[in-house]
Amino acid sequence: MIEGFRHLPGHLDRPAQEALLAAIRAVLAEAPLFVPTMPRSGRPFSVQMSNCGPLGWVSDKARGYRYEACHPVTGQPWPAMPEMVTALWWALAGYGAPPEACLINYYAPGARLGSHRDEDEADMAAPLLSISLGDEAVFHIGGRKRSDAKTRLTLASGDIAILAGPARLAYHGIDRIRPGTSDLIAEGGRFNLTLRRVTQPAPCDPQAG
Ligand code: MD6
Ligand code: FE
Repeated sequence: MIEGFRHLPGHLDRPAQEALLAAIRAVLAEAPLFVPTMPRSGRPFSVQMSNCGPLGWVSDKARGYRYEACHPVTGQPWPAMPEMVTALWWALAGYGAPPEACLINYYAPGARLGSHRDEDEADMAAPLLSISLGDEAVFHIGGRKRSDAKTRLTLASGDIAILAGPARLAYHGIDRIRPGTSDLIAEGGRFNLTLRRVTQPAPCDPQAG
């Protein structure tokens, strides 16, 4: 397993999972799930997405992967990141600047996410922190090269995964979800939140303050 990957099984207990799900539903009422498309091919993702925080990750055929301040369908700014989400970042990320984007992925049964590296961020020193809710997912993580050996593990409801250090640029993805393995989400399926720092924090100014 690549150095810098941390899996915290069951980090959120059931009441915390319920509170976080309610916060996500409130975000989605303002910023509904949309279906991103692949750069160039225009093929739709099987995962549906939304975001909260100052920036959101989007993708479409014409302009590819990028961060935007507004929702691609409503044109409105992304809703604020729930307090609970930011608190997890401060408790676990070990990084001195706040997260700027929280990508919300929703997997209905049959959805998957191909092997990828998260590399659209200018700040590669900050870790990526993910939180899973609902049905179990089969997650894989390899190394910096697509051909590197992969490890598979289950991400269950309440689990947190952190990609830091050498693992920050490791290939990873979701092979499939296991429908019916959680009763947290009434309609079934799985939410995954990934918290990201996008821009490089300004260096502190010794003349300031
Ligand atoms: C998912 N996760 O769990 C997909 N990315 O649905 C990711 O792509 C991911 O778990 C960066 C850091 C942690 C992750
Ligand atoms: Fe990722």
